[in-house]
Amino acid sequence: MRGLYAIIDPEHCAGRDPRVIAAAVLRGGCAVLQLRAKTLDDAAFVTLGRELAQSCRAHGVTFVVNDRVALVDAIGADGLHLGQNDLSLAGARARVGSHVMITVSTHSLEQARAAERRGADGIGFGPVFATRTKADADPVVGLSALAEVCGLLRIPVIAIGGITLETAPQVRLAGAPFAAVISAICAAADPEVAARALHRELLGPEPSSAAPPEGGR
Ligand code: TZP
Ligand code: MG
Repeated sequence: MRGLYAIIDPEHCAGRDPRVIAAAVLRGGCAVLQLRAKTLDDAAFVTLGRELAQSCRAHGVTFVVNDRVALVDAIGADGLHLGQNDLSLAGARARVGSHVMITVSTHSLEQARAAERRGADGIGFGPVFATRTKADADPVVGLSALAEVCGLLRIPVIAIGGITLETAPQVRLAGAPFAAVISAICAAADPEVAARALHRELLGPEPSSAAPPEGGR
């Protein structure tokens, strides 16, 4: 699996309903959809999470919950994403069981290696570029660090931070199977068009049908 990892954050949807944005993104195309909502209370998070989980299931898209370990079961999420300051991986694994994919945010090669060693199913790595979406974002890691991490880890790397349609090709060429975006879809004038373009770009070029046949000259 590879492509667009769309993060739906109600705080960055330009006042629009996050359900409407998520539906548009699912029509456009993505591999994974995450709900990140720092300020929603648990009850509202569960209600929204269940709706998004159901929509994702209908589209064959993996649904991930950010931070809220205790709500994963109630929502029926496929995955949980943890920050460096959230519950430990072992603690989260004990809560959600082995069927839930757990990914961890990392901001250096050391953190990335540690997450893999501790049994993460994947890592977020960034910010790859400067971003204004996360107020307390770590320093920019850059494309060469991204390429290094992608080359060294065996688990999937989700590049994050300031990724747009313009920078997505560089992220793909650095070897990242996934690119996570918030503003490039949530704040887009047309999130469906934005998701379609980003997902296509991240999937990479179609194999050429003009290739010569086997044994041909
Ligand atoms: N973690 C590192 S950068 C970031 C997060 C959650 C924000 C990404 O948002 P955007 O708008 O895609 O730069
Ligand atoms: Mg977190």
